Order: sequence, then structure tokens, then C-alpha cells
Amino acid sequence: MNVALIYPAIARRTAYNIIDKAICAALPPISSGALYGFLRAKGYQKVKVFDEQLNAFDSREFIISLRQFMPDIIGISCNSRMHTHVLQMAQFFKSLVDIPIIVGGPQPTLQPESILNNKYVDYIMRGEGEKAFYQFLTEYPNVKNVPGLSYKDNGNIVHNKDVVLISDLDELPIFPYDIFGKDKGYCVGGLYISSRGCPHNCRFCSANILAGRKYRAHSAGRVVDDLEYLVKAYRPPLLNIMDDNFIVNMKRTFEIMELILSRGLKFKWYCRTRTDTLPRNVQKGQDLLHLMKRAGCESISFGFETATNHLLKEINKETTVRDHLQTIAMMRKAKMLVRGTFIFGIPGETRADSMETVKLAYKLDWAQFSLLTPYPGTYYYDKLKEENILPDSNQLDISGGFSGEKALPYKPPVGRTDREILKLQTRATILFWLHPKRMWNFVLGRMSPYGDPHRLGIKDITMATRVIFRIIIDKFKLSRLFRQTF
Ligand code: B12
Ligand code: SF4
Repeated sequence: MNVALIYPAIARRTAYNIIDKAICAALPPISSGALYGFLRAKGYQKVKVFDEQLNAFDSREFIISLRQFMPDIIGISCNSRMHTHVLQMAQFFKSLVDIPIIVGGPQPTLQPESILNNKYVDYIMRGEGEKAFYQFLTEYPNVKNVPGLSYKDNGNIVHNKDVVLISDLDELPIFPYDIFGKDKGYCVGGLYISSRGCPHNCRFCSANILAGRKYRAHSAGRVVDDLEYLVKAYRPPLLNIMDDNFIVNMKRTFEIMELILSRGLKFKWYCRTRTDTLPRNVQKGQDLLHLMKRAGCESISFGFETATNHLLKEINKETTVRDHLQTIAMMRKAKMLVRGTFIFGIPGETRADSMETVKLAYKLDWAQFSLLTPYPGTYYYDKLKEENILPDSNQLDISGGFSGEKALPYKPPVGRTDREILKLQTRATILFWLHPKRMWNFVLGRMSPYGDPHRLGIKDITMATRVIFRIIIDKFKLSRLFRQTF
């Protein structure tokens, strides 16, 4: 069977879309790539990735290359933000060729019926896909025993048993970087994931439902083998280690650093973790930071989220403002740049709370301000649904950072309006990046609003254009922006 794996881009046929494309095209699609890599390692040759980040699904180029490949089955990845778009794609592909369509990823995992009830989708796969999808392809059309699969049978929806998560991630092959070449517009070797699963349970996040609460990680040796390959083959200017929490297992992190140093690997990279990881054992944490710095780590991104203890408690972050401040101090001591992600619009968040968040964020070198988005599968989604203030999940199109152009899809915290919170997000972002220190870092190529350090380039121009569009669309006067101080 020829298998076409499709990675959708969120197509909004507005000016934002052009900008989204310009910004996002650089990263290889991890989900489709992971499935491709696994199938290839199993000797399955008849599989091809079609990435909509490069060409829209209804463009001439996309259709021609799909037709040339002559797929027998189409597999589409789908997160919640892609929901509506994926259903449009399914309808379009069915009109081109009547072959089975299977959808996997966060949205079908969290809300199987939301995708499967669509008449153009034949199957959905819940959860981790590598082994289950391989089984699906080898046993098709007899799919009764394929774990994680849901399908329609005489008008009824059947859910097969859940997937058993892969306990030893070293069983998985390395991500197929080779098929996402620079010639196609990818930032090859720019990302790496070394673990899956998260033991925490933040109320706005569904990562642990998707990848399990048990933290599973590649061994230190395997991580450094992969990194060595990446660095030697692609020389990425800044490697983004995309684990939700790279440092959970301190012992493993120490081992990885020592191996990078002993093998003499020279490359710049950054990773993510929580603010309680390093302060748990200050001396050990500080030693680790110094080692990480020597091993090329230029910055770490922390999920600060908010800057008051009552809101940290509200989102069940299990961190405190003390952890936040201690982490910043430890990072400064190690002379490393600090990145942070923040959320506005948490239930109970007053204007004063938001200002505390802004104040804390302004101590950092890089910050992203998001709006609390009640994605399916999260505590906030269930709570808002109970209160009947959540619109259809198809409308859950807004997201954090600088990608939302709509107001909040839920009732804002008492005493506040959604427009006000949205404007606060815009202002906090603009003023953060207009600060001379950060502009200077940016000019030096050390930090940019999009994460990777680079000198002024197309991404920054598109970012600036986007901000301007946003301001115009919001009918928000620039003069007012500067007059308002925090
Ligand atoms: C890396 C990442 C990104 C990268 C993606 C880079 C890329 N090009 O792939 C970037 C930074 C761009 C990104 C952006 C966003 N992300 Co993100 N991201 C992640 C992260 C950290 C890891 C995802 C990943 O690649 N995992 C590894 C792969 C192998 O796993 P996977 O994608 O789940 O795929 C497996 C299965 O789902 C399944 N599968 C997937 N597709 C298919 C298809 C078929 C046919 C089959 C059979 C199976 C299958 O098999 C795969 C292999 O096991 C997750 C958190 C997490 N721990 O999952 C959040 C996460 C997926 N992101 C999330 C969100 C919200 C976003 C944004 C909307 C955020 C924003 N503010 O804008 C944007 C959306 C961008 C977009 N284009 O849609 C949410 C999604 C929630 C939801 N309900 O959809 C998550 C879960 C984070 C969270 N804490 O809630 N993200
Ligand atoms: S926000 Fe981070 S720490 Fe919290 S549950 Fe999600 S992945 Fe885990």
C-alpha cells in the first residue's frame, strides 16, 4: 500500500496565513516524520510525507505530487488548532480519490468523535502512532486488533483498546532528518526530542494525556549519538531540544553533558524545563547549569506562566514565585540567557496579577505571552464546558503567542474583558521586544522573538508586518500604546 502522510498547515486565507507560512515552514513536521522514520526502519518503503507548510493542500503542486505518488491510503496529523482545516482536507481528498483516510494526533486522541463523525474520515488513531500504525498497515483491512484505532462499523463507532506506550524509546529510529532537506526550505537539524511524557498535571495542558504521565526518555548515550549525527551532518546554527522538560532526570542530563564534552561536540543549543527543577537542589542545579553552558547550552526556556502564587496554584503548576526568582538568579550566575513563557487570562487573574506577570517577564531575555486557551482534554476545557461558556471546539482557533487574532473563546476573568486581555498580550509583547537591551541582543544575533538567534532577516520582517497588521486590525492606535505604561 502506498501511504501518503500529510502534515497540515493552518490555512487561514488572510494576510496572517502568508506570514504564518513564512515563519513556520522551517521546522520539519515531527509527527509525520516520526511515523515515516518508524515505517522506513521496518522496511516499509511505500510511504511519503506531504507537508502543507510548503504547498497548500489544494494547490497545483500539492495535487500533482499526490497524484503522481498514487496513494492507497492517506494519513493526516491533526492538533486541535488544525481541526476544521483537517476536515476540509479530508473532504477535498475524498473528492479527488476515494481511498481510506486515517487521522492521528492530539485532536483525534482527545476527542475521537469530533473527527470520526465526519463522513470523509474512515479511521482515527488515538495516542502514540509508530507501532500501531505499522500494525494497521500490515493487518489492513482486518483492523480489529489494531490498538488505538477507532472506526465506524455499520454506523456505530468502535474504539479498539488503547495503545501500549513504548517504554524504551531507544527502540525508535532517529528522526528522518534526511528527507527534510535545506533545498526544500527546512531548517534541517534544527530540532530534536529526547523524551516523551510528563508527570505533572497543569490545568491548561494536555501533554500528559497525549504522551502519558510516565516520563520516558532516550538513554544518554543514544541522545548524544543522535546529536553527534545532527551536528556533523547539518551543523544547525541553534539546536532546539523540544522536550517538554529536558532536565526532569538530572542524572541523565549530567551524563548527556559529560558525553557531549568528552566527544568534543561543539554546537549551540537550548531546551525547556520547569522553574522548580533547578532550585530543588541548588548546588546540584548550579553545577548542572555550568556543565550545560560548557556543553553549548546558550539558554533555557521555563514555563513561568504567571507571577503570583495564587494563580500558580489555580493552574496547578506546582511551582512558586520563589522558584521563579531562584531559577532566574541561578541562570544569571551561570551567565545563561533566560527564556520564559507566560499566560494571560487565567480564571481569577486581576489586572494587578497581569502586571506582576509583565514585571517578572521583563527580567528575562526572551518571552512569549499566550492567552489561556482551553484545549480539549484539559481541566479548563471541561470546566468551561460544564459552565456552558465554551463554544464549539471548531472555534477554538485562537492560540497563544502572537498567533491569535480573535478575542478569547471563553468568559474572561471577573472584572475584565477579553479585548482588554488581548490588547495586554499585544502590548506586553511589543514593549518587551522594543526594549533596547533585547533589540541589542537581537542585532547581535543572540535572541529573536521567534526563538532562534539570527541577524535581521525575513522572519523578523514578517514578524514586524504581523504586528502592524494586528494593530491595524485591532484598530489600536500606536500612540496610545506608548502612552500607556505598566
Ligand atoms: C514540538 C511541538 C510543537 C512544534 C511543532 C513542530 C513541528 N513542525 O512538528 C511547534 C513549536 C511548531 C508547535 C506549535 C504549536 N503547538 Co505544539 N507541541 C509540540 C510538542 C512539545 C511536541 C509534539 C511532538 O512533536 N511530539 C513528538 C511526536 C512524535 O508526537 P505527536 O506529534 O503526538 O505524534 C504522534 C501521535 O500523535 C501520532 N500521530 C500524529 N499524527 C498522526 C497521523 C497519523 C495518520 C497517525 C496514524 C498517527 C499520528 O503518532 C505520532 C508518533 O507517535 C507538544 C507537547 C507534547 N508533549 O506532545 C506540543 C503540543 C502538540 N502543541 C500544542 C499547541 C497548542 C501548539 C500551538 C497551537 C501553540 C501556539 N501557541 O500556537 C502551535 C500550533 C502550530 C501548528 N502548526 O499547528 C498542544 C496541542 C494541544 C491540542 N489539543 O492540540 C501540545 C500538546 C502542547 C500542550 N502542552 O498542550 N508545537
Ligand atoms: S505545562 Fe509542562 S509541566 Fe505542565 S503538564 Fe504540561 S508539559 Fe507538564
